[in-house]
Parts: sequence; C-alpha cells; structure tokens
Amino acid sequence: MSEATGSAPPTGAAASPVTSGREADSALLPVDVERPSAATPDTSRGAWTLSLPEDASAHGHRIDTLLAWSHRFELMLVVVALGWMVLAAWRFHQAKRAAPDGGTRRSRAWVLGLALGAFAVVDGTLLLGSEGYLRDVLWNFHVPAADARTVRIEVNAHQWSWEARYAGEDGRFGTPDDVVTWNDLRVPVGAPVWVQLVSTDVVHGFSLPHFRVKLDAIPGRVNQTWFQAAREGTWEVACYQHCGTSHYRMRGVLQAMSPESYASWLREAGRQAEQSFDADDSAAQWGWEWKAP
Ligand SMILES: [Cu+2]
Repeated sequence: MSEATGSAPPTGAAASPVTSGREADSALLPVDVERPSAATPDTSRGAWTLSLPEDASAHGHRIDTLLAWSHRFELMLVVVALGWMVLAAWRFHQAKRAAPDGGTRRSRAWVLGLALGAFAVVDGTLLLGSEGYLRDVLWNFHVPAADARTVRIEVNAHQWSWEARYAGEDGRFGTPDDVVTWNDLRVPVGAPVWVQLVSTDVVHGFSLPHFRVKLDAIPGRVNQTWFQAAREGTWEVACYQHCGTSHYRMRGVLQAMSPESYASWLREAGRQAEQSFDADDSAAQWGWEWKAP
C-alpha cells in the first residue's frame, strides 16, 4: 500500500545466482503444492472496461475513493476549460481582430487575481479534501509490525517469475524449514501480510491489482509493503514493469485462505522443506534476516 522504505541490500539476495523459473519450478517447489498452471485472470468484466478490477482487500476502497474523486475533479476541469473555449469561439467568432495592447494595469491585476484565486480554490480543495487519504494511504509507511497475526513473506523477483519465502515454524528466515514457493503466494484471510521485496536481475513491478498493491522490486534493495485480504479467493500476481522478452508471462497466483488452512499448509510445507533441505544448493539460499521496519 505504501511505497516502501528502503534499506541495505540483503546479503546474497541480489548476488545469488539466477535460477531460471522453469528449472526451479520443478526443483524447488515444495510439498503438496500443485504447481499453479497460470493465474486466473479477472475476466468477469471483460477486457473493454475502464472500471477497476474487483477489490479483494481490506483497504483497497481507500485508493478507489481517492481515484474516483480525482476523476470527478478532472471532469470538472475539462468541462470548465472546454466550455470556456466553446463559449469564446461562439461569442467572438465574428469579432474583428484586435491588436494586443497588453491591457491596463487594472485588467492585468484582475487576470492575475482570478488565476491565483482559481488555483487556490481548486488545489486548496484537493489538498484539504484528500488530507485524510494522504495520511491513511499514501503517506502511511507504517507496517503492522506489532500485530501478532502479521504474516511475513520475502519475495524475490526473477526474469520471469516470483519466488516467495516464508519463515517456517521457527519464525526465522534463512533456516532449513523456510518454505519456498514459485508463482504461488498464500495468505490467510483477515491478517496483515507484510512483504519485503527484492529482485535478482532487473527492476520488476510487484503488483496485486485486486489488492491495489504496487511496488518496485529493485536489485540490491529491500522494499516493503503490506496488505490484507478481505475474503477467500484466488487472485493474480502481476509484473508491472516491462522486464524483458517474457515479461508477459511473469504471473503468479495469490490464494487467500482461511487461517486454519493456511496454518496447516505452512506446517506441512515447512516439514517437507526441512526434509529436503540441501545446504549445497546455493541458489536456494537467497533469504535474508527480516529487516526492521
Ligand atoms: Cu517482471
């Protein structure tokens, strides 16, 4: 939701060897997780709509309201500007061309006063009207660090897939029970999900369109964001940066599950990860100690 604080690069994350998504898919996909074939795109509204994708998050409506108000203001400005132009063309279309004389002192003061007044009213209203949203959404860098329910996920972007890491039952990253998935994010409904994000190769754009989440994945830098799923379902994880020739297929699935199913999935996945842990597989050891907020 909020554009991230940055911090020092994770050791090894940016420098770890690149494993192709396809290769790693078969090699590292843990547990009983079936490999997601492809994201299920939200096609319910068709491709030719200007409306936003369905909102599946607990806070997305704030972004939507802010957008709706921006659009109303823009529409108003268009009506005023175009109306003024049409009116002037119609009213003066037969007028003789007058040589500009620069106006009088008084007329210049009027024009300047009107312009400044319009600016103050329009921009002042926008600023005051959106203050609440700015505070709650755009300037809200506070991740829910103190909330005990918060789920933490480390995401590593690759050309062209999303690799995710969950701390296992020990709650620490970089240990043998870490659960690693490819293009398959799982989160419990009703709990904040705190994501820390890096990229292995180029800049990617981590996005959950149905959650109004968008964050740059930058090599050598940990960015973070958070969101919360409002209900169970399957949603798309997309890349919003043109990151190479196969950018179009850099998609994943985000499953919002009941807290019980999520917990049992994580427990089982952690157990299997521990069993198949391979300390020599350096490509798999890209996690970092969780960064302080
Ligand atoms: Cu990408």
